Amino acid sequence: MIVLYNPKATRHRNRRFPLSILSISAVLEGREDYAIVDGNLDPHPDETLLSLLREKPVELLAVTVMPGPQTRSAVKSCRDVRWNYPRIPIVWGGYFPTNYTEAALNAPYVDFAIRGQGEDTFLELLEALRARRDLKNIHGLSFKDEDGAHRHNPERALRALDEFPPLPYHRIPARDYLLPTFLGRRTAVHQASIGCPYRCNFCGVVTFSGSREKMESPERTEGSLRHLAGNYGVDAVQFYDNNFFLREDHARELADRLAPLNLRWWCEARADIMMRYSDATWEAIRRSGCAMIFFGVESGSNRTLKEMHKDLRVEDTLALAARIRQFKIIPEFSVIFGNPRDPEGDTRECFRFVRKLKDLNRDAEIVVEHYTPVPQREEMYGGVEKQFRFPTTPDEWASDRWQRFATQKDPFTPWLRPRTKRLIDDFELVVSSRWPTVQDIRLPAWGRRLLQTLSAWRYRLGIYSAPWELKWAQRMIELRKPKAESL
Ligand code: B12
Ligand code: SF4
Repeated sequence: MIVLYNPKATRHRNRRFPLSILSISAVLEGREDYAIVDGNLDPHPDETLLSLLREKPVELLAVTVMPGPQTRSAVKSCRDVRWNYPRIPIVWGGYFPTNYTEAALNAPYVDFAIRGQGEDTFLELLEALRARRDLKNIHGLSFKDEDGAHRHNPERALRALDEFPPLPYHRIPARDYLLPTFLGRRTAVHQASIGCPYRCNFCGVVTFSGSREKMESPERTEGSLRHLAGNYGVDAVQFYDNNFFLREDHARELADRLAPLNLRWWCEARADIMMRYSDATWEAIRRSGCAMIFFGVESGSNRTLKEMHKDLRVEDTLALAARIRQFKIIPEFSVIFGNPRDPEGDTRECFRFVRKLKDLNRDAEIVVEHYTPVPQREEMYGGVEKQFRFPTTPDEWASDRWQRFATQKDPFTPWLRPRTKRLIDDFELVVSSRWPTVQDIRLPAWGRRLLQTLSAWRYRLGIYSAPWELKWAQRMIELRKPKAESL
């Protein structure tokens, strides 16, 4: 038997379909004996894993690992498994082993690291373990040879998603993952493409896919969602694609196909691409149920955008903020604070930019990011290579200090002074109180009003420092929020 494991990455109430593991199950379905363990759903995943390994002969433990809390869960489980069952090979796949391959292989409990798109590499690894193939000939695989030296085989080219079988939702308790969100009562997640063709030098996706990308056909996306709506009553979807809209003809066809399904949905896109779409295409997207689009707009300075290799102009973002209003789609704008070359100046610039966006579109939601570098194939944004070093083992990544870094909330980067970091956090609190997000469906109406009233003078006067009253109000509201299960 093969065990596919999704270590806990998020709170139980935020669980979603474990898509990474489901994609690997899709190519095993009907040909291999396998089981899925999901730490986001199972309250005791380590015990479940150990009892599976005790009861059945397990050929391989396959783990998906994303930087952040998931790495911490993976470290703990894999350590336990290696200790109790030292002969069972362990393979890691996903963003962590792809972007931090050396660190992954430095762990005594990781034997193989699968980089990038994983389906074919995984099947070939199984053949190798069954002595029918040489490990050296598997593209996308890194491993330790007999002397313990790390071997990195050439990268694997991306394969079109339509060539893989559909996801076997029947192998998980699918209904348990469909939760209420601001989009609907039963929200599913879906990813209709892999990678991204852009080259932003702060982004882990470039490292992962080398500025390449493959999209699913609109027909296949429609088929998957029709299945979810018809069999599980799904009425809302979050698309996890890094760039849901790349080509207008594709977007138009997809929108027309989604419209009859009556779903409300969210996705990520680029402002420049969508500014080139005609009103008719925008209208079709709105009709198909699109409620919110996330745009990584990153900065209000064209110089910084250029330095980020973002290939985007501030003018496009501002024009989009105004234009999207007529289609009644909420934009979610993510801004990266703290350019290492001038963190203080950049922070002030970002404040002005956010205010401009809110002036153009009061419904716009703002996501504040602190610049947190990811290893790049070429130079990193801000030229920060020499200013710090990344951890060299998953155990180090699992430490509190690096967990704070990986989750991007408190990166402790040498160029961001604690005072500036505090000011950015205070600004975020003032903006998110002045306009509480519509995505928080647990926020009661009185709480919303309280936050808006308390923060109004601060936002108007541009006084962000030390918003103790807002921190107090948020804590008090949090204590009185309804439980997620009762929604
Ligand atoms: C869903 C998601 C989450 C969910 C995870 C839900 C879950 N897994 O249960 C949540 C919301 C919790 C999350 C959180 C975070 N995430 Co996240 N997340 C994503 C997202 C949007 C989709 C991932 C996904 O499921 N894709 C669908 C599957 C099919 O694709 P896939 O994972 O790439 O899988 C393929 C391959 O990677 C490989 N593979 C993957 N796993 C395995 C396992 C095996 C055994 C094998 C063989 C192959 C394999 O094969 C698969 C099929 O080809 C990606 C962006 C993206 N579009 O990829 C970001 C992304 C992975 N997240 C990212 C980050 C940074 C985070 C956070 C740290 C952010 C934060 N500020 O807090 C947190 C912390 C993570 C944590 N809690 O541990 C970054 C990682 C970048 C990097 N540094 O490497 C990404 C790329 C977003 C981005 N653009 O920067 N995330
Ligand atoms: S930031 Fe967005 S557009 Fe840029 S490479 Fe990453 S996913 Fe692509």
